Amino acid sequence: YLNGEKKPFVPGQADYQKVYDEIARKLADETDYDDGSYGPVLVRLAWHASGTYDKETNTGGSNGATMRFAPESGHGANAGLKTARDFLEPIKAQFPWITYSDLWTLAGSAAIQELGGPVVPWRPGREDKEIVACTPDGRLPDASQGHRHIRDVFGRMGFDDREMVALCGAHALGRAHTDRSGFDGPWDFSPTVFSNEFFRLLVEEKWNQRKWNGPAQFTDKTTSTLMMLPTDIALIKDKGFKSHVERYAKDSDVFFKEFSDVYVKLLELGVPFQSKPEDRFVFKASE
Ligand code: CCH
Repeated sequence: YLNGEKKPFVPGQADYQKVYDEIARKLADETDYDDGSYGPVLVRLAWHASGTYDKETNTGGSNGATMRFAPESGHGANAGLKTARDFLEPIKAQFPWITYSDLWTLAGSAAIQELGGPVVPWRPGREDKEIVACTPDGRLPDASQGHRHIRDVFGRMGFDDREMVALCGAHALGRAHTDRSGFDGPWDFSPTVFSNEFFRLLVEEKWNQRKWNGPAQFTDKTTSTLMMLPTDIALIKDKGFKSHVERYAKDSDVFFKEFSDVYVKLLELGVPFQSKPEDRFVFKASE
């Protein structure tokens, strides 16, 4: 109920577009962070909120926003995501009718669009759950592992090889932080622009083991400024994955289309929608 009205307030597309616009405005205003944008860490928040999904037990996933609570907020994989949750807190205060679980996923959709990525259709319907719904630690992928682990973890969510590779293309965005994951550096030279650069560099660059005291990661031969995680390198070591890496490296349009489809699917895992897929909203990006 809003403003003392008798009828419950049922937000529609225009209301969610207002939330989108505020996120876009805040992204444009607050450039004094990392490489100049909170966009990448918002994408990561939406992914970690959703990627806990287990199709066998139908637990986890974006429906619930249980990362608000310990122990889930303290899981190693979620280190640094408080930054993203705090970024969205004023938006939640401004639009108290939106659930955290809808807000975090909407922000993930908005960030992809605002960083120059494909349109990411989105629909509301998630409800916040209590602390008991927190998922156990270990549902999100461990970057020090290889192809078998990637298939185990993403298979548990219900994805196939092609979808796993497409999703990992989000590493065109952002960077690793030594005080979060222990890894260090960006994957490409434009970490605030959504692109297929992650795949192009994986294929075209020579990747050597980085010599340092941190966890095993790879660095590019040409500039020694970029990085790949062991799980990223697994995408070109495994035949089933590599064919998709090559497709996406060659054709950015194909990557944008397939990424959008699978990211929409990720953000909706385990959500008992009343609405139909064709009712998804397409948000207008900022100018
Ligand atoms: Fe990721 N990711 N990710 N990732 N990720 C990290 C950062 C980002 C793995 C590990 C890491 C996806 C898949 C995987 C983003 C989006 C996605 C970091 C550094 C690690 C480690 C964290 C830090 O130190 O701040 C592993 C392992 C996998 C799969 O095997 C998928 C899927 C997505 C989204 C669809 C984004 C974006 C970042 C950058 C975050 C930032 O703060 O800049």
